[in-house]
Amino acid sequence: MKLYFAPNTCSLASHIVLEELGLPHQAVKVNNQTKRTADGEDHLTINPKGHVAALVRDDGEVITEAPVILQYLESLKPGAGLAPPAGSLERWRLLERLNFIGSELHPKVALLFNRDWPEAVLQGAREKLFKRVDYLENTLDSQQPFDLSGAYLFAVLGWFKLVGLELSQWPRLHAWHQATAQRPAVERALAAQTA
Ligand SMILES: N[C@@H](CCC(=O)N[C@@H](CS)C(=O)NCC(=O)O)C(=O)O
Repeated sequence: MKLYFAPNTCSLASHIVLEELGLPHQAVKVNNQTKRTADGEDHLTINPKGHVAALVRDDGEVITEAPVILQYLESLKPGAGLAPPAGSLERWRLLERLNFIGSELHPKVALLFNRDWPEAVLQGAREKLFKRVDYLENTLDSQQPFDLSGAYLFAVLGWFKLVGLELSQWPRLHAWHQATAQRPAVERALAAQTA
């Protein structure tokens, strides 16, 4: 399998899950500005949507969209603890969390990377984002085992400092993020992405 990734993006979530599950893979770094890999491959030929992450299976099939890649990877090692069994209520809760991160959190934080946008627009975006982050802060279950949604949440919360936000404004999320950063698989994924 090949994971097409770029540092400081949502591709970190897939990278973490590959490491958590111990799945053999090759990580291919994409320059998200030029859409080229280090050896000159055009990422648009892999994922015409132009995004990372993209996962290329050994049979050449390409899987995209963060929540789908995460669930695909988990399906290769079901029962490894990163997702409850399909059909269980807990599984639906996991899908709710993945969808919430993918639709309510990821795009709203990503928007704040547009530092040259008018401050009024950015402020409006921050206000909407903060409501979602407050919800997470108030509902975070620190006893819940690390799962696919944890990998995705970790990646997105990691952008806060890059967009000028201080995660410590949300003490429970901040503590969770710091503790999650200590997971060996997370350390390996981060090291691979910054090598
Ligand atoms: N819906 C896609 C979004 C992926 C996405 O937003 N990727 C960003 C990095 S986090 C990206 O590669 N952006 C590059 C671009 O838009 O040109 C998914 O869930 O995978």
